[in-house]
Amino acid sequence: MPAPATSLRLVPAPRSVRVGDGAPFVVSAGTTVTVGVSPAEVSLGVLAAEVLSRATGATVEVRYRDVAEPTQPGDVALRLAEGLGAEEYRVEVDPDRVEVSAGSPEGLVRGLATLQQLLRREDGAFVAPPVVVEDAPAHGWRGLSVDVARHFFGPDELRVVVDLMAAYKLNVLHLHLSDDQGWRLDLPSRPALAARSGGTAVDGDPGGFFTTEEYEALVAYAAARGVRVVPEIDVPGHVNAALHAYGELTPEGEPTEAYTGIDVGFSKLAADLPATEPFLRDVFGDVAAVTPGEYVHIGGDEVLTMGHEEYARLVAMASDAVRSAGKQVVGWQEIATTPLEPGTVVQYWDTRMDPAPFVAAARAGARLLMSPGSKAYLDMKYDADTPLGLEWAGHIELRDAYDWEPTALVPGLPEGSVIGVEATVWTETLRSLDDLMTMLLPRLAAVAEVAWTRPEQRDWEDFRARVAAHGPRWDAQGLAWYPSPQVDWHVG
Ligand code: TNX
Repeated sequence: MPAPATSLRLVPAPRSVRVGDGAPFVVSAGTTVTVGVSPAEVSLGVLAAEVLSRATGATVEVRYRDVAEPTQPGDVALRLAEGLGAEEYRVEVDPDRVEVSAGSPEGLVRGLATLQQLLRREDGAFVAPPVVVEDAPAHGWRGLSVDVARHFFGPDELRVVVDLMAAYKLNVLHLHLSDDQGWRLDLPSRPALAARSGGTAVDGDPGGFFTTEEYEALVAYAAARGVRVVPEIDVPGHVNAALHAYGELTPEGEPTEAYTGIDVGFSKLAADLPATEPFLRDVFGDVAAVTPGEYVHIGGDEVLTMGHEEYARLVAMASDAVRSAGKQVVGWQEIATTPLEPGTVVQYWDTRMDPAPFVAAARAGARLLMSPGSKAYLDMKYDADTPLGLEWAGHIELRDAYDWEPTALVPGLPEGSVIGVEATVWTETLRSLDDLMTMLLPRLAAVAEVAWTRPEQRDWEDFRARVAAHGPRWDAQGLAWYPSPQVDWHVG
């Protein structure tokens, strides 16, 4: 068990920690981030200086250097090193310098997150204890899905979410960009989507949408923090916002009314309408064009009023549109009931549903992403008294979000088929950043550890002791959070 990590309060728990017995490194006016001159390193250097300055109040400068140049006292050196795997990193803190090394820019960002957590206030200064941390993730896909369709969360709010994700080493921001209640991304080929359906939200609350420029800027902001954005356009159900914008998508040829309730499963595309396939090609083509990452999510969930044959045709149409735009397909669990190309990513969510088709899809070569409703749905209430959130998957206290193993959750999955873990937060009841954060924290830290740390190194008692120190950090950052009674927050 990682006893040294306990005292350092690192979340997620790293693979290996060796605490030294020398003096700590003190962040001071002489502290300088040093980094190489490739574009990725330059951007990382700026990020590192910003992180250290923000954490400590000192003005930390950046110096660009030759790879061969040795480090000097006071340096926080970021190094791209050979021989380390994707996202693997090493942080070495000595009394007079810090070295963060990794095989890729993403690995350096992970190391930086660890360094940020190592910093603490001691006698009026910010210090990091002498330590060597060697670390790498258990899973390559560690995500958070945010529903910006039921209620809109814009660029500024999502930047706060991205910062939080990076702090816990999450690397995929999945954005649920369309649903019955609203359409949140302006697309050049279909301008009425945002123009007519961008302004609505649940309960008649204000809507909103991303312009292409705002969206691309968010994607770049996330990329600089090692987070890639996976956009979701939910089809063939959850499409009232599309039907409200384009009447040609309905059998009557007339647009539907706007919808601001929270029922699911009633709206649908129609496979036989001539407008449907061009719509899917245009929409997924435009979405792929603003997506530097490899994945686009087609939704596919909860189509409760359509025959299976039509459903399968529409899933195939959407998947073809994504693939012909050069991207790989991600879809919710229900798509496992249709023929899939090998390599398709299938996202498990509904713990009430028979998992047999999901297991069969994995055996046929699908890759699996685990978002079990009863563990990872962070819009579920903590307990019966939680004012926000839903309850269909039960209550999820902190320990429920922590105590589970993604590869063992569904029996019969082939070895290696699980590629990762994703938390979700649906926003039927969440209107503000404070609402969102209250549901995410502290549970997002728990799911992040499930995704990052190998099961043999995970331990609830140890996690509870470590996460206690994070409450004051969330307070210092102005983030709302739920003080779960399962943690002694005052001890942290
Ligand atoms: C199920 S998860 C849904 C969403 C709801 C969510 C509420 C999924 C694929 N579909 O449409 O917002 O439950 O928890």
